[in-house]
Amino acid sequence: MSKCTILRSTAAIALLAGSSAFAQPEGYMSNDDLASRLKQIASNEHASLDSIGESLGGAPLHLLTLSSGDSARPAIMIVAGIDAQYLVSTEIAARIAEELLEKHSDLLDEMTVYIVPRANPDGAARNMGKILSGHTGNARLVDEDRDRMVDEDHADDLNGDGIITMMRRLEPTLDDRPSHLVDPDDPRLNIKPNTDDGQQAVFTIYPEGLDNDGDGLINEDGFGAVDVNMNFMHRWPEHDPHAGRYALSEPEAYALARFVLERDDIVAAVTIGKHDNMINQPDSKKKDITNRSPLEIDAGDADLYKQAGEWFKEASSFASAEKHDSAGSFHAWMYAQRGIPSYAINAWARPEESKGDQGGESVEKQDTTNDETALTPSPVGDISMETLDELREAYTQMTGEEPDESMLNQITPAMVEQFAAQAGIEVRRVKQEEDAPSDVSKADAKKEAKISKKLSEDAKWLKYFEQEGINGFIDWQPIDHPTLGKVEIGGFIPGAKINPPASLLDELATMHTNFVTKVMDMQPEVEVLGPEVKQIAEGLFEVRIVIQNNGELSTTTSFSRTTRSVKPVIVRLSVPVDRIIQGQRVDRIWGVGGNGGRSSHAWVFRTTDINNETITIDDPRFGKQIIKLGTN
Ligand SMILES: [Ca+2]
Ligand SMILES: [Ca+2]
Ligand SMILES: [Ca+2]
Ligand SMILES: [Ca+2]
Repeated sequence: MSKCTILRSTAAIALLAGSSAFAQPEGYMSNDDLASRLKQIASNEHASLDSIGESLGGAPLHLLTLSSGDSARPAIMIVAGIDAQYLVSTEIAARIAEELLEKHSDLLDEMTVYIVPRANPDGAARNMGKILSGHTGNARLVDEDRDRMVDEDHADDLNGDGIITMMRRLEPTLDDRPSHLVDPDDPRLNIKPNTDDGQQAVFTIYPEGLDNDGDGLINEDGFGAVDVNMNFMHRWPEHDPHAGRYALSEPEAYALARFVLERDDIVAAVTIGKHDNMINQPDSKKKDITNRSPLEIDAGDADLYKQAGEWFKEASSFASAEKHDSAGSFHAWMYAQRGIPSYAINAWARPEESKGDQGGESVEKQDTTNDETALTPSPVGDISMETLDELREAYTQMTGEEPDESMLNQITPAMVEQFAAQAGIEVRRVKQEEDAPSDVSKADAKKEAKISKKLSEDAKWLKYFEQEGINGFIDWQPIDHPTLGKVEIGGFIPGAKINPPASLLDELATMHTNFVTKVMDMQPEVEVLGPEVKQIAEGLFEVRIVIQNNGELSTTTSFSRTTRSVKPVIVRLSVPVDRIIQGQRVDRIWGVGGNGGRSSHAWVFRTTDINNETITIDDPRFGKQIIKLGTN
């Protein structure tokens, strides 16, 4: 009961400190907003708007094409909004289009840019609806628990805040073994017990909801849906109910795959979403189950990804990225089955704290004020009675009732700090009696400082939200649950760690545009040297050409050269086969290495008129080029 009281007071104090109710991702584009913005973008002479298909729910899958000219040229493809929760990726993709048109239109002479800004519009709509549940898929109904009933037990917004968060079951029954306890450093966080520290689990955790179908399980089959980004062929996770019934079963995934398969001009892809292979480099050693395809990338492409990773780090200044399995993802398929360099990036990363600004212990030192001798000790560590009185007052003002005295027996200094921070009260501490500290206690103190410095990821998020004034967490609030008894509802707001405040979007988009332009800038440059035509005898000629790549990167991935998954460049001599003495009438080039890499082609043939003969170079990316061998 007393713990409950403390937590109730946490909630009360949080309210007192002005923590507002949840607002939908403010400043983010709904599907309608996106449609009008894209229309606006497409009013530019170098942009056009189409769709590659429809979502399961019938929403258009927009395609923005940026290009200044009609001649064949290679293309880069940017895909965003495939991961339903990553609304930020769509915001970035639309802005990249705008920035490319405004500031980098010269690059559009060299390359086409295909942008699919929201590959999963139904999922996005669900994450911008009335109830925020952290939806991760499309609009497909999925029977998660495979009992042949679909969506029979979904999450319920029990406290009516419009958000599905978590529940702590405070008094679990004997058959429900406690798994977590309140983090002593921050009562908002749940931790698993560290038995070395003598910690013991107190409560169990559930997603917010009821046992709608009375089978004893809570939320076992909600609106789960298929994750479009798990529905592609490379390492398709067939046993995951969210991967779809078969690869490309979802119209969104099918439309993307068809778009890519119908085109030979795509030479690089950037997918913005939950996956990353730029900050955390992909594995270049392991093979998949066939032992032929690499699990992630081929060893021969490790340098390519390393190089791109450096561009990305430089452009984004991100220090870390999310780690998710890429099984069945669009970006993994693009590389492993299409042979295209496929870069996956996160749109946003929480800024890392600078060294020396980690943990709370530096704050503690600052807060040791000079007049500590005037402060009265309290039962709560070195917290002064004065501070506790202020907190009590704040609580009374808020609730109109006196706080329960038993709270003082349960509360820890860390909790006080937390409450005080929320209520805007300065923590004043009583100076501890200064015995000459022994070496042992000094070492202990050092050790403790080290531990307190190591904030958990969740603690870092809370700190960041507080610093930036972001409403990313619902404070725990007690409620009587019909089957679980006493519970508290609260936790991180779905998507809060994914989608930054809209005020950051422009700046992030500029960073990502810098990465995209770098990728475009560094595309291979292919040049045809020659032809050298030598007449050996009357009607007998020797001809030579060289195709040279002056760019830094190879024209194709090493993996695609092995698997021949990208269409080759075809070199064709006009002379009939029976007159060719040396050389192939048709040559195929599967790739030309970077930094002056060459593909040489030579023939000896007979012809009655060299002026009639040609060499045709048919490049699926750069188009067709016909070289006349005669002089007139
Ligand atoms: Ca079911
Ligand atoms: Ca379901
Ligand atoms: Ca709720
Ligand atoms: Ca149930």
